[in-house]
Amino acid sequence: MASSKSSDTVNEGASAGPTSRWDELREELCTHPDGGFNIGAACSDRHLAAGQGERIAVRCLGPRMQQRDISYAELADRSSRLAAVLIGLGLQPGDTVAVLLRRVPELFVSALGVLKAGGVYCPLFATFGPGPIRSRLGLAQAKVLIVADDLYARKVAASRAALPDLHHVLLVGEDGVRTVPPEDCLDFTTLVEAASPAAAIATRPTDPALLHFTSGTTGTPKGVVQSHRAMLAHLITGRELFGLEPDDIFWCTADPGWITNTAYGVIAPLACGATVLADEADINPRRWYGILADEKVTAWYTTPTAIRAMMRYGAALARSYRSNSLRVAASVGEPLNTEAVLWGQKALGVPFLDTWWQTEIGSVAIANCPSETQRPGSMGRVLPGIHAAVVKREGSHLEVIETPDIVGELAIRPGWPSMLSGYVGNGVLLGAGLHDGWYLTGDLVRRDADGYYWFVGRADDMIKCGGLQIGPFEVEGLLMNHPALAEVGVVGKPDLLLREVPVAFASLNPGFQAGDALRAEVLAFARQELGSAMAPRELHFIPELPKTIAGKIMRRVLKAKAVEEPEDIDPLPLSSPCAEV
Ligand code: 6R9
Repeated sequence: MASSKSSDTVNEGASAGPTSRWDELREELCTHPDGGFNIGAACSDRHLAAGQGERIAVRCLGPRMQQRDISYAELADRSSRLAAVLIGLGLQPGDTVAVLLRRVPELFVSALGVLKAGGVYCPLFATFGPGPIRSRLGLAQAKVLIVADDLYARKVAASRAALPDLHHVLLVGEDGVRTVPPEDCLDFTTLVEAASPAAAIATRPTDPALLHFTSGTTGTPKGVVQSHRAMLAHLITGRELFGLEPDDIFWCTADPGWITNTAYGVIAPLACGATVLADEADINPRRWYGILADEKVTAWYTTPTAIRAMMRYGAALARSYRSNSLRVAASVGEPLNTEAVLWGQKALGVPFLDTWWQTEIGSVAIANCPSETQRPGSMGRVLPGIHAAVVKREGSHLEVIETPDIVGELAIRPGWPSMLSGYVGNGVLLGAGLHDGWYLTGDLVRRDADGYYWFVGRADDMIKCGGLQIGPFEVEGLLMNHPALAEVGVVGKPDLLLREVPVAFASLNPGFQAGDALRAEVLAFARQELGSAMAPRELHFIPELPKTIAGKIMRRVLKAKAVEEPEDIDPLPLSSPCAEV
């Protein structure tokens, strides 16, 4: 991938962060005397020089709680050996290496090793099928793939002929065993053990480093590229939001294919020298409470879906596991309703912070910071160094809205170190698509008089009902106050008269029975709370809302359901977690 044209300065662009602070951080993270700036080296080798080699860098818990630890010294050594392997295989700086692994130590070795070799780290979701994996490998023009042996056999082997750029495949036996690779693959562990460690390439801050495909909930996936300087934003948000220090144990529950894992499951905690905890299991309240307590997790980053799943199991379970170690918990990916914030705070006994950002922004940009007064239900305020605005598109130009509480689109100025360098297309970086110098997020928000941002909806999810623009999140947030509802998704259903009307889909809390009586009660509650114009006209009970792997409600699936015949979808039996508590 061609490097972005920009200069070597870390804080280039319109937004003026406190330059001296960035310069100090840049110096702290620099591992090369000649100014080379490499995420892989800064997250591992740098800590050896500081005498931290024996400290646990990563603890991975397997499905049956088997534990695999890797120290900073081992992480530095193995990632440098992998860098040597990749360079030996002909990897050129800027080439993409795709990684398709679950949460195992090799995932961390791969991320840092690829970056040390000057490559671009491109993690993929292991739960994707062969089609999405093939299309992303093709779009990224990946030269090398590091993949779990079973995933390769099931999801990649049949696509090899359609991927002419993919020169090498390195197979990982994820339970730590060596694999016997087929003829057109290599064994990761054998190669890494045989190699001598290579020094990290002296990449520049603006050299491409990370490539993530956005979740694709609204269309074709877009490949978003960040450069090595992104780690400045990861380090600063790791320290200032999560308070990360070397004796912290940080657990980020994000899937390895989601940028949230790269930023906060890998780079931020390792740049801060903390211990990363990674758990193989998907959302599992009882197991997760156990991990928070037994592993003495100090800071926890999760999603609204996870916290709402835990709410379904009740506060008593949470209290029975209450951990004294936890200092802070936070959530990202979706709107976090007020009820979930308050429940999280009470159940976990620590501040529970909402944070907002996007793949394109690369790290937390808006948050309810621990040092400020929280406003539950809001996303919080912009972090220092971020230049944000609420804007309205007026033809080809943008109008910045200064008046508080007016809904508009959230826009961010480039210049924040982890902002995208661009989108990837045919192996080269395309522009980041700015409008009047702003990056438009596609999220509708309002900012109150004190600077707190409130999420209204995705611009393309707004429900246009008569003369009204209805934000789905406002309706969902209010419906969630009804004790029967565990999760709610609201979408627009085409209507001849009004253009669209709001329709709700909901899953139920334990102890509630789907049926006409409950439906009538909830709809009446909605009309009373929201007024008849905004209240959903229909309510469908479903066991689980359709979600992306990152836990976002798939509104286009709900929209498709909304136009199906109601008998096809309603009512359905309740899902099993409801039986617990
Ligand atoms: C990190 C990540 C970005 C989109 C974003 C917005 C939604 C994320 C949110 C939130 C409301 C929050 N989103 N955090 N909505 N409140 N705290 O999620 O990146 O996968 O690219 O998604 O997710 O709609 O625009 P990504």
